[in-house]
Amino acid sequence: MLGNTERPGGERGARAADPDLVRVLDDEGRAMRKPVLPIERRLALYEAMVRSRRLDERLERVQRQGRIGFHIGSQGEEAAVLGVAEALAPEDWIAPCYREVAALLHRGFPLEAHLDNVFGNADDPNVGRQMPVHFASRAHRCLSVSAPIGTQLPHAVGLAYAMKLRGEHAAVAAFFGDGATSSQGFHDAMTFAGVMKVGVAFFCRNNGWAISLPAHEQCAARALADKAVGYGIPAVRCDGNDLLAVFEVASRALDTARRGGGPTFVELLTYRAGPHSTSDDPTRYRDPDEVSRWAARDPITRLRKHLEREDAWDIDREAALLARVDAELKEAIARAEKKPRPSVASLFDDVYAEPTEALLAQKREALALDEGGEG
Ligand SMILES: Cc1ncc(C[n+]2csc(CCOP(=O)(O)OP(=O)(O)O)c2C)c(N)n1
Ligand SMILES: [Mg+2]
Repeated sequence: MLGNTERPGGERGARAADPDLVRVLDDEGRAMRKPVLPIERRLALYEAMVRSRRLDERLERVQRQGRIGFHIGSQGEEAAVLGVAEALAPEDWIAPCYREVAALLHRGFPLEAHLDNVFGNADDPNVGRQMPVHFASRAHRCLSVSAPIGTQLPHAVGLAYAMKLRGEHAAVAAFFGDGATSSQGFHDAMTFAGVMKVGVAFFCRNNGWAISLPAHEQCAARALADKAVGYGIPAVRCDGNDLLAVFEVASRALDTARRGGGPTFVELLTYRAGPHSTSDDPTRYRDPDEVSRWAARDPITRLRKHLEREDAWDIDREAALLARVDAELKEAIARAEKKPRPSVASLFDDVYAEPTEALLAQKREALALDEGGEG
């Protein structure tokens, strides 16, 4: 049974008895109706979810060993991220929060480029100027991670509005957490999107926590989806640990956005299984029973059980997948770690189109210190 203190975050919302909740798989991985996603894609997505989990686990250890400064993962939220990623069309954009790197990798962003950012090396696409796991790729139509909470949401609606003005038929998938629904950016973006009917699908990963603040202490609404009503935006609540349900709900929301039907708010009920980031210790504020209840609803285990029921997966395939993924990650991490750091001179690039005298003087000073071994 669930404690009555667990309102209205992920805990209450993801109960099977909740009539509002879109689900395809039950907790044991039984399909309650025929899934839309074909079996080969279910298998590919299962592999992507496992890869994402193993990457997070490995990078958390690498951070603890002092080899990187910071890591932020998406353990427990893989279905919420990858179910949406699978529903995206190539021309759609992603306006990410910070837990959606698996969506970018799913689009073909190289793992190596991601790890170059994580290590902040000379090949880092962000030239060492962002924190680790602050990814971006114009080529893959993914905006830069915008660390101040909720600030990606006005960017997302601005982008969608620009596409509307240009007559382009693509959607923007905006990701954010439960905590972000209390931000100014959320209010601005939802107001604008509702009035201007722009093609954004708002994917709220309600993982129950905003660092140490539980969702029910942040918001007194029955469900975060109820917030959308006030903005005139249709809302759907979906079991965010059910990959097949997330895919179906996301496909509809993105399709509506692409066809000029305006925004949808999707509340994905899930759980942040790990720490907020490597700078956090959730054992100081979280009930271990809550963590174990959610472990029993893990999105990866659920999909694996489903695939086993379909005779599409077994213990040998699992072992082969883990061996393949672990070898890939180990090798890619070793490569990124060996690369040189960005040069000191690169610190002064991209500050002004024409560098000022003062900046050039600082650059000379920094280079002299660097040569002297003090840089
Ligand atoms: C404006 C602002 N305030 C505070 C922070 C510090 N901060 C980083 S993440 C976070 C919690 C966000 O929670 P939520 O939106 O639920 O996303 P989650 O981390 O759970 O995915 C906070 C308060 C910040 N980055 N920006
Ligand atoms: Mg949260």
